[in-house]
Amino acid sequence: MKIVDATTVVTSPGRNFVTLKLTTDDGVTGLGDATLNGRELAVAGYLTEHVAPLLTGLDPHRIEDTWQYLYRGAYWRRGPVTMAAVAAVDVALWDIKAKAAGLPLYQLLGGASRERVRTYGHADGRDLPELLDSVRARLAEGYSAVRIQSGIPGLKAVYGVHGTDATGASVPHQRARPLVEDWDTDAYLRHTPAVFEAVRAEFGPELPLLHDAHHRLSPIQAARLAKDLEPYRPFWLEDCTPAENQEALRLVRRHSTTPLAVGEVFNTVYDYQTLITEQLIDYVRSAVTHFGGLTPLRKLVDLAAPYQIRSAFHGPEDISPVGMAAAIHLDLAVHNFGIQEYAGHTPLTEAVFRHAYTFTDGHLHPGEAPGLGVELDEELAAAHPYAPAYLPVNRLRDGSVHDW
Ligand code: KDG
Ligand code: MG
Repeated sequence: MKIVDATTVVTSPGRNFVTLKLTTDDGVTGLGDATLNGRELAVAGYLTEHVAPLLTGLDPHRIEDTWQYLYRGAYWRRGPVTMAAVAAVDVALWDIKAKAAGLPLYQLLGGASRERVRTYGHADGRDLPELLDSVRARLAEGYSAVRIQSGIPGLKAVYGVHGTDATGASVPHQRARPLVEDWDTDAYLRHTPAVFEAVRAEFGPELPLLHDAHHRLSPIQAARLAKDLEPYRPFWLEDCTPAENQEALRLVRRHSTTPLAVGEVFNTVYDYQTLITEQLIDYVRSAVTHFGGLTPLRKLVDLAAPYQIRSAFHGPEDISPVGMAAAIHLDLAVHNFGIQEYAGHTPLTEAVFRHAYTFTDGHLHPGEAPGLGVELDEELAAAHPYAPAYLPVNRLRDGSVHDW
């Protein structure tokens, strides 16, 4: 078997997605997600100009060797653009291997370790009543765990949530320049325990509540928040400090037993080395799409297992259904699975990417179709071309840029 074609498809059914499609000489196709929110064309160019020409003629069954060839062979390694491109190739090769075997991909990863994959959904509100309504809506959809993010009195944007402008009004994802949002860490630290208190008062002690601090805190601020949230028993506090400094979490750990989740912007095992070996975190958050694919993410989860650290793969709207499917197959297979983030996609996105995975009672299942179980409707994809889109940027009250 040989790869005869490698095509990159950029489509925007409401938001941009980058997909690699590999075709073999016997007509088997494989898909991989290469979407990097706000930097989509950089990955598409990396794939089209530098990777696709190397793939034709290769044996698609040699997944590990192809991964090493693209990672080590480039000399310039790591980074989100490179690793999203490598991920797309890796996942497309796993898709081909599983289709050739006539098996759903999870069977090649060791088979099912569980019957279904538990998820958490997103509840957001500009104020507490809106947030409580949003939690009710997620519960009505079947979710049994919810991430809660709330607007902060005195600040206009609901932080860390795409799609509101400085007046709090809804805006389309696509925009030619980043929105500028406002931020005040002290106001956030004062308000967030009250958010947990209100949600606990309304929904009781059992509902797992998650919260994302989106890299906005210093180590001592993060330690304060982790400690203040302890009485409300959060399922986790996510990305409490900027990701670059792994040692920062030692300080947070010293002060609190709130579980910590980290890693959606990480792209290699080296980003996690200190965090895992010193047991500074409880969940690894990387996405297949941004971590170089299933091959390295499986190795990461295996490294985490003896430290009792669990998986919790990134699953916002900007991971395409191809990337989601890859995560769900791995979720079903690995023993130290924790939880899967699942924001879902719009009906138009689901029409472009028809998938075999299902969402029922707050749980996902990858389905039994051979391979990943995702088909790309290329005609519909072509009818929705790329449109520039950026994540927002954040500025403090004095006008200086802060982490978003
Ligand atoms: O592209 C950035 C988003 O994926 C990110 O803001 C979502 O933090 C996020 C999460 O936990 O889903
Ligand atoms: Mg996050």
